[in-house]
Amino acid sequence: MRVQVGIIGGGPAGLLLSQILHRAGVDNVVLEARSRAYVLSRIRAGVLEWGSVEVLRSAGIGERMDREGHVHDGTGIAWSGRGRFFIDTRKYAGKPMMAYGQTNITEDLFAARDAMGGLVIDEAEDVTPHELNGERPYLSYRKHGETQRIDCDFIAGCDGFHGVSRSVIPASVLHTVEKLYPFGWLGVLSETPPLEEIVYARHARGFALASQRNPMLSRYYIQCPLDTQIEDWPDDKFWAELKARFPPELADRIVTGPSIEKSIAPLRSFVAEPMRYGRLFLAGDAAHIVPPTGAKGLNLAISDVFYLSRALIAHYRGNDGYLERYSDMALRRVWGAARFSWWLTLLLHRFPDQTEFDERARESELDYLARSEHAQRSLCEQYAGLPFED
Ligand code: FAS
Ligand code: PHB
Repeated sequence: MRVQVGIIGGGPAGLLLSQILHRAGVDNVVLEARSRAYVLSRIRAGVLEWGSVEVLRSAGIGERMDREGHVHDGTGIAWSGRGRFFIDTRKYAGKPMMAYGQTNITEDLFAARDAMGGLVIDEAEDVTPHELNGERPYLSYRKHGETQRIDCDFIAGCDGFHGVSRSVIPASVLHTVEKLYPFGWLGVLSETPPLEEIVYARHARGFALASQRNPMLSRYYIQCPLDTQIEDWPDDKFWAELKARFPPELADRIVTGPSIEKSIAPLRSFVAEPMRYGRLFLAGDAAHIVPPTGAKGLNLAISDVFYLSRALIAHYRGNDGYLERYSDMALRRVWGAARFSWWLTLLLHRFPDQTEFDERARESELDYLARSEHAQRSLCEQYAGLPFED
């Protein structure tokens, strides 16, 4: 087989890249290691920047999102002993946010790929990129015991944090920067009506988050120690701890019910540079991970794909400028989101080794945020997502 672009990974980054390239007449194939059912079983992100909404709409997969998604003006921050503070992105950044689950986006992308006859090969084993520094790179993989080869002009590494793409870049070329946090998030999905707005809670017992997927599907998280075991958290214990971290007027409005999904995600900040090696381009979690505090992970995957698809389409129209600039341009946005997510994680979480000074300084910063329109404007423009570079 020969295609112009071979894509490793059928998560949101790989599927969205495939969809945008196909609509622009750039033929491609997606090689996904897992089954479609497995990919769709993952419960992950839930909040989209308006720039991401516009990318999805222009890719032709906005119809269900616009019908079922929840447009909202920002996110609340509740912290013990004080009133609620609102990250009002519509007022201070001129843009709303969209609550629409990553699972739905992936379903919509699979449906769009099927409708266009896009080629997504799932359960592809041992996907391996070859000849990345030559003129004729190719992918090999195994399916049903047969080894296959796909010749391509370019390869997109959209295979997530544990994928193969990053590992084929020589250590002499690849530079990684990582920060691990001493806690994770224990997340629950329940078929219950969510709070009206998405609220982060900062509390002496730890961080908590109340979010949503639709009017009868709620998503909640509590900060938990890294060695937390799911089996130690039956539903009633989770609900009691979640409510204990919200101010009473909000806690009393949380509708509890049986969890239909429960999982623990560790928090890390990770950036791999450069995001290009010869004919290989990294996009999404293959190149970076941010703590979910700022709701940036999925949005960064979408912005990488916006930049990479624009660059590849321009190449086939005779202009290589964007390809040459892809890595630097994507990394400027990645580092902006990584810094913002790190800052908000420090502000809202309790650290095991924090001192009284740390605590008082954070309380003072939250008070400053609540008082200063300038501080709120800065927070909102970052939370809403900065404009894409031309
Ligand atoms: P993905 O990891 O989603 O997709 C990569 C795909 O590549 C997978 O389907 C995988 O099976 C496949 N793959 C891997 N290795 C392969 C190989 N060798 N060959 C072929 N295919 C291969 N972000 C937020 O904004 N908010 C959140 O609340 C949030 N919660 C998260 C919770 C968890 C547990 C995790 C892990 C991430 C969370 N994220 C969140 C971040 C998440 O949404 C990612 O940013 C998003 O999935 C990135 O999409 P992709 O880059 O496509 O990577
Ligand atoms: C979610 O709805 O899963 C969500 C919302 C906001 C975040 C992280 C996750 O910052």
